[in-house]
Amino acid sequence: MDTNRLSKKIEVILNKQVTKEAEAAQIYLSYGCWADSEGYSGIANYLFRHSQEERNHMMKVMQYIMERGGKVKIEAIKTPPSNPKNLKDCFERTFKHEVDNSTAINGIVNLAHEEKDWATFNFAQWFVKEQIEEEKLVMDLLDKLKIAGGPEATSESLFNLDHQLGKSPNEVPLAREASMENPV
Ligand code: OFO
Repeated sequence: MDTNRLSKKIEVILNKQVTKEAEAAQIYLSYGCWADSEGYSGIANYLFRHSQEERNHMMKVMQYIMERGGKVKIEAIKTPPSNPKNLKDCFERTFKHEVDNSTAINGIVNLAHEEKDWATFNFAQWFVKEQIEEEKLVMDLLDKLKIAGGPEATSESLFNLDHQLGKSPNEVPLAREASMENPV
């Protein structure tokens, strides 16, 4: 008896996402190593923690495929891109990467909607929300860098930024949690 509750197309797109999350983890890992080699140990810490989050995302998609009776295919992952030129380049590339991932998640949502696969549609909503957070996290990094002085940032402001990011949480409050008492 076939107990696979996923269509072929859905199984393929979800497996692609497993690989994508693993690649994202490697990208954050490589940028973290680059940051550390530049002396930004706080930013490295931040990026390493994020790499782990991406591995958790990979695990979530894997578990979902298995839970629905599908087959997980672990594929080879690409070598991460070359090292960033500077912090701005690092954060901008990270932002582009997250936007690209949001597009991939939207692809899953669109396909699930098209196929009326409401279980996958529902599962993918967690990732839709997560991508709002992930994009916001990186937007915040870009803002913080700008406030630190952008290209003219002094060593002192970069030192403070590095220190702050080393301790900053992995999550950000979202607009949906905002109230007049607690604006985000
Ligand atoms: Fe950076 O996000 Fe995974 O999905």
